[in-house]
Amino acid sequence: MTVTKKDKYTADSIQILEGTEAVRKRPGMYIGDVGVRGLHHLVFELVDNSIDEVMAGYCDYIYVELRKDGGVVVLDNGRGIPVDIHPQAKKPALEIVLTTLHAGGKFSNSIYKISGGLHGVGLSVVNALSKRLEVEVMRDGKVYYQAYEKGKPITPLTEKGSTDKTGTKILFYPDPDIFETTKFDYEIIANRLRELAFLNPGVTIELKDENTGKSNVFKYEGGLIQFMEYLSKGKEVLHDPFYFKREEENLVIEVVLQYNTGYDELILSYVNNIHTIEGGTHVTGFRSALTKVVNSFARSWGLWKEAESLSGEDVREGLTAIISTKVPNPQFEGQTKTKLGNSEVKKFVEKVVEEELTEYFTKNPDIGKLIIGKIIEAYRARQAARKARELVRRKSLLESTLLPGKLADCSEKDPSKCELFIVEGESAGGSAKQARDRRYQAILPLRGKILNVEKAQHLTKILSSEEIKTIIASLGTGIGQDFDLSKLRYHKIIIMTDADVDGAHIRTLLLTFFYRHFRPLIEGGYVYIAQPPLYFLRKGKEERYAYSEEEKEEILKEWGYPDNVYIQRYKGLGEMDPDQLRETTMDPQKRILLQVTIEDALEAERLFSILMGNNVEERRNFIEQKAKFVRNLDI
Ligand code: 0RA
Repeated sequence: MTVTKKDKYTADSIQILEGTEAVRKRPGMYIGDVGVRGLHHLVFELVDNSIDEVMAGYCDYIYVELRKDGGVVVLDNGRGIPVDIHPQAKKPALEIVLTTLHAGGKFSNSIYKISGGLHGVGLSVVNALSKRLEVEVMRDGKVYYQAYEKGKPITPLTEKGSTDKTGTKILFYPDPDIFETTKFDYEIIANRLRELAFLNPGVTIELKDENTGKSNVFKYEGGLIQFMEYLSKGKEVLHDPFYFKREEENLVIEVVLQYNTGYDELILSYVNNIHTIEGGTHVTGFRSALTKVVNSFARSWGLWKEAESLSGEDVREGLTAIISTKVPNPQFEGQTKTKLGNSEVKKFVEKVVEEELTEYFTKNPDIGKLIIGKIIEAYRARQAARKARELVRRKSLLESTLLPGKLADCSEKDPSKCELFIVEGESAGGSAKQARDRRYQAILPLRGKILNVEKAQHLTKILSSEEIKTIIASLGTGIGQDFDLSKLRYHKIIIMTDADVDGAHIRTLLLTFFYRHFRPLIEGGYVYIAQPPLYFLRKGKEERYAYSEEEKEEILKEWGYPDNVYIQRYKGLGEMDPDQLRETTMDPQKRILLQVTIEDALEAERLFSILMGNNVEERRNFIEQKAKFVRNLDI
């Protein structure tokens, strides 16, 4: 698709200009941010539109391509965006959809069309934030084409051939004037497409990266049941997944659940294919029905006789569940607009889950008893942990003002200015102490490998590890039910490990520990990973550091591959002298920190299970890769 700019086509509607300008002026209002997340939102917006066609029953194939020239293609075999002239606007419907804010919904006949939040903002937003966008529609035996720049048409809608196919193809180039980065991350896109393929069984979603040759085809006839199998990989499960789907008065609910021998709760919830990270009424309805049915069967089977009921927390220990609902006019609330607010959904989900689960337990008493037995164990363990915690709390009242001896604290007391470096090994710890700015940088050296938290999750055991106790005391927040974020002593907690396999392992253990027991620290963006350089290069008087193999190659190329070059590969932090460590890794003016975020709680959870679970092969594969949930932050 190429077109020359000679026949420049100017839009004459003020409304169109306003729409485009508003989006370009305040992109954050429409796509959340202009960083990595916002950039990927553009692709997801296009794919969501194609998924609407899938849900309406007219489309079963979506193709996404990351092109070498930085463009992204999203193609589907749906009906094609209508091209007929809109009587009032006197313009093709296609052009209105691509240039008018919130025009998308009016042209869609999907009752589950998303509105509100960051979803369903429409093609016009993607268009406005693209330096160039080309659309091809196949409809009524013809191929139509139009090109845009920064949201404005630069060609009229033209017929450019005939076809027996139908569908929509959009190629866009994100505008570098808007986005901090225009480089797409294959894994981020693959994760969302995989999720969409699980949620819409039968659709084929293909992803190809022309830059790396990577590709995936996602197609899951088994839908949510296959999604569950994917999540349960590496976990020891108690039974086959329990699945049901119901539809009443335009509300659709689909649930799959499975218990495993672990201690974690993972409930993934969706509304009209949107991942509701903050849950909402569908999740509340599910939880309350589950707790009710479990308690009722526990008593009627004579397994539970105490006055106190089994709590929701106990009931969900070791539970993985996926709840997918379809809701007309969903209301999204909460900080990230991913919490469902519709109250009718709670009643509906609660009723249906209660009925279905009752039938399941009645027909499968052996499984029911196995599950309830595990829940009762969870109850007992929680009681024991409570007692242990009270003991620790009483003890720590005496110790609470005493910081661990290994901690080299900083002098500044304002947590927002303070940084804690958790450093692998005593020798690196020593260098870090010399390299730091002692006013606001504290150093905590760790010896050996810390506890593998996945395998010993109950608080009682975790609290008995010396290394863990040291970390908890340094953070100042307390743990478990005592956790208090406002007591956090450092607003940057920086994990600094060697750039080798052992370092990767320790980093993973620490991240797992934070993920499991200090999740608010990750969610709040307090946890970072330091990036020490991999190489030191010198040519004559010029000295450079390289943080990756590619960067080393780039520097050598820049220098024209000279003979008189000195290259040192750093195997550990200990090989750098304090000045080098400060300059490359610790000085806020020069260092690179990666902020640890849970962009995708789903993927993070699964990765942690793979990492720490029983599957040695997958764990090794992962450790050799870079942590995917880590995103670039301040340079
Ligand atoms: C409005 C109406 C119709 C289809 C679409 C929109 C549509 C939009 C997109 C966006 C990406 N792919 C799409 N495919 C279809 C249906 C019009 C009709 O009745 O044929």
